[in-house]
Amino acid sequence: MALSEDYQALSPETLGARLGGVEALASRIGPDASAWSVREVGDGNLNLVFIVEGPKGAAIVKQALPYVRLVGESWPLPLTRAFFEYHALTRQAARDPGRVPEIFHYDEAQALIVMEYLSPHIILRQQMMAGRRVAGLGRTLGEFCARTAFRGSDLSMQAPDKKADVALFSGNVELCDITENLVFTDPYFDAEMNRHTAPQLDGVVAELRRDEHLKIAAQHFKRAFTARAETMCHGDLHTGSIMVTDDQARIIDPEFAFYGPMGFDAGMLIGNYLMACLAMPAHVADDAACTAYQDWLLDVVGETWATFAGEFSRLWHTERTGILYARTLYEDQGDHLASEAALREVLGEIFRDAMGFAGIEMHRRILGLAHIAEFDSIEDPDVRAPLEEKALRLGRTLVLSRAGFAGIDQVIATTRIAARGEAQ
Ligand code: SR1
Ligand code: MG
Repeated sequence: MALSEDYQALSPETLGARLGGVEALASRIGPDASAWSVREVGDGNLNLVFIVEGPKGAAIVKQALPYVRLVGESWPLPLTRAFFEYHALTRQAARDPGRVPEIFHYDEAQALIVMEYLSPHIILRQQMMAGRRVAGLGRTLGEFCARTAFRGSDLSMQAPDKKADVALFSGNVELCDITENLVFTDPYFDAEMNRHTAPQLDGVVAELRRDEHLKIAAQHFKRAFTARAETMCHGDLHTGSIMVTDDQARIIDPEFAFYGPMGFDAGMLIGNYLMACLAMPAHVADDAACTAYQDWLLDVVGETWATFAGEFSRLWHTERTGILYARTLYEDQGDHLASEAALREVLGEIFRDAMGFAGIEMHRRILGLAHIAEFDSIEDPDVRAPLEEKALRLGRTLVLSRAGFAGIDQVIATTRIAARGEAQ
């Protein structure tokens, strides 16, 4: 998309004058824009994010930049990602009410969304690095992943609506291109933008890049990403896309939304939980406290998947109104056992996919362009590298042994062994 002639990036200095007339904002912050205080707080890879506060309240203004913030103007990126984020948020709000920020205003030409300021929430990744728990985290995220996966799919939607939505989100080309390259391809060869802890990891990196089974599996999952438009995925559900208090979690930032495999979001998320778990010795000094926190993280992994499976099953029994696995073939024939068998088969496939996506996410966060703070903040490379190596090896096991795991408990047990430094 060509840059709209009207588009101008906001700054803390210009925001009040530019948006003072937006009723949806003024009614929440206060009518006198000169009394607003504006801070730019974006710490993600792509956008501007402002907290706007005034006498009546606060709001977030998120604006896309015409380039990748992490890299700079040499990497242009379309403003349309704000359009896809806006549409994804509206669908997620309908599919799992209360879990995404409320939208107050959307301006397509300025590529900006005015939305609810989540306070006192902080980014889940920061919460985890501080060794703090979030009550009910696995339940909230498991429900979110199951509800958005099920209700955005042909298991639930009417076919014309689903096809129209697939067509709409198929325009999110450049953001999908980022995932296609940075997640599924670049980590598996010495791509230009890659970086890893060197020389400490050079050996294991070479080993992974020589592994033909791993490369075939990564392309298997890239094919699933590009070809299997099963449901609207968040598209970037890592622990930086979740804001939390000690007992609440909300999901933000779905600008990478696309129609893809039902296990994609749960898999990315689980990959991020597992990396947090393996990185934890660098963040929690006391051994016993560290082990206890790792156990909590692994409980979250288990709770996320168990909730996903439970909620997906509940929706299967109560909301199967789409064209797939129609009740006319099963329950209406009195064939409840076959419906249960079909559900088990679908859930089994989602689980295997999720484990594959988890492993690939773990690889790309250590070998690719976009790393995670859990590892990157470890200053001493001799401390960082062994933890990263555990994640790389666990990621490989998840990808290649996905069909061999009896269930999430075995994944958890395997991670616990890796965290203790025993061979897998
Ligand atoms: C160039 S963008 C790099 C990464 O940042 C986003 O948060 C996505 O995870 C993307 O892969
Ligand atoms: Mg993001």
